[in-house]
Amino acid sequence: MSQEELLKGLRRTVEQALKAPYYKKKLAEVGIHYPADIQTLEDFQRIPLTEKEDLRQNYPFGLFAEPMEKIVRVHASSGTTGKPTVVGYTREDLKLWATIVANHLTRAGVTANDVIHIAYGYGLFTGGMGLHGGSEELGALTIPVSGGNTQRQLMIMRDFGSTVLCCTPSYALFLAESLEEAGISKEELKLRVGIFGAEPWTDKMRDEIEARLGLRALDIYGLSETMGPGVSMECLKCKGLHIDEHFYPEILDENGNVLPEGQPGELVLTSLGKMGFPGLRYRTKDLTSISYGSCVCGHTGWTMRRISGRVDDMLIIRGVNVFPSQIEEAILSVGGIEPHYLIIVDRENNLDTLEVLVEVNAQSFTDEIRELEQLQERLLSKIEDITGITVKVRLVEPKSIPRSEGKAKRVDDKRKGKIF
Ligand code: DLL
Repeated sequence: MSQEELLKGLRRTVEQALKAPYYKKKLAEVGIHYPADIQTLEDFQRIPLTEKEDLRQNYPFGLFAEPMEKIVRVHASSGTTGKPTVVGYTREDLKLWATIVANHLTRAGVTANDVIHIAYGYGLFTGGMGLHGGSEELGALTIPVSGGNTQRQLMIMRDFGSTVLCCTPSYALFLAESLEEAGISKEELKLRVGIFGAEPWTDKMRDEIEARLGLRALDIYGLSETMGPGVSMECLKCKGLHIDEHFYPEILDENGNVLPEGQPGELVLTSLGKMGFPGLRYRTKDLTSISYGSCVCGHTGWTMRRISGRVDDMLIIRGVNVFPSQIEEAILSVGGIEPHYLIIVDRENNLDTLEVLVEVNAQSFTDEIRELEQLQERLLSKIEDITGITVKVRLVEPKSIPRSEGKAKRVDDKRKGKIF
């Protein structure tokens, strides 16, 4: 997209946003009254960032930019506190969303001949309906199983011949485990591609899922505030998630300065072409970096790296920044354990403590105590090497950490609410 086309798209989004009184006021404060006030990218960067808090203040429909009779669907995402944030779509927005997801699926080698098993939750969460729209747009056979009822999922996958599995990576692992327990081999299934996202995961986790389910596991990213799944997705040809051209990405440092290509920071997104709920410089709180270029799959534009964590996911342990993804990487690099873990953060005598509960696999579980101790030692030093902090590691029995059907809960921060 040329610079002129981009500016035209940004002006169009500003024009749309100006229809919502809240945005109108915020934009007026920085001297932007008309779309034509955006003549350069520097003008655009004067626009104040939008945050989840802005959505909360306008709960439920205050930021919608089209009259309610034009809004045909809402989705919502639950925050850690209080009311959900609500987003609205016009009929054209839904069509655009479906096309964007269908294009990603095509770049992942998925065709109308595929059988797409959608085990993301249906409902206010955008996962189920988002993939559903794209799958139907593509003309594939769409199975709207939604999350949960794992035994039924296995039966459907085998009997209906599902070829593409869409769910969170943690649920994909749970499905793999359940298949093994049910004595169904991956060769009995026809799965060939997995479209996994909605939560952070690592390349090590990808290897594990690919080996156990016998498919190519691809990462899909998105958030309800900017549309839902499909902001970006990996193709079959390269690493990195291609950002659809209907989103303009910026990467910001902690002071809100726009960073150059390749530098890691917080992803800020502006939607181009979405009408009901235009996203204007929305702070995702997700950490990544972006680069511009073309890929052999046919995509030209921005590509982002896998999300490494969230600004607010970052744990500060005795002053050191620690991301759950670093701990996952350490866990998955040591053999004899399952990729199921829980990080417990607490404070004792004014000192932060971090304990990692990790499941041993059934085979290691029967080992001698001494071997288990050695395993624990290996794990401990790996985590300490990667994070640079002292931690505790507790090995727990197979299957004792709760499994999730949606987004996995990896961190239990017991310090919240504790003053000392
Ligand atoms: O999780 C949308 C989605 C559904 C994406 C299905 C992919 C697949 P929300 O519930 O609003 O929307 O949560 C958005 O989830 O800001 C990230 O922190 C996280 N997230 C989403 N995809 C990924 C991913 C959906 N691929 C929040 N990797 C985002 C890491 C992800 N984190």
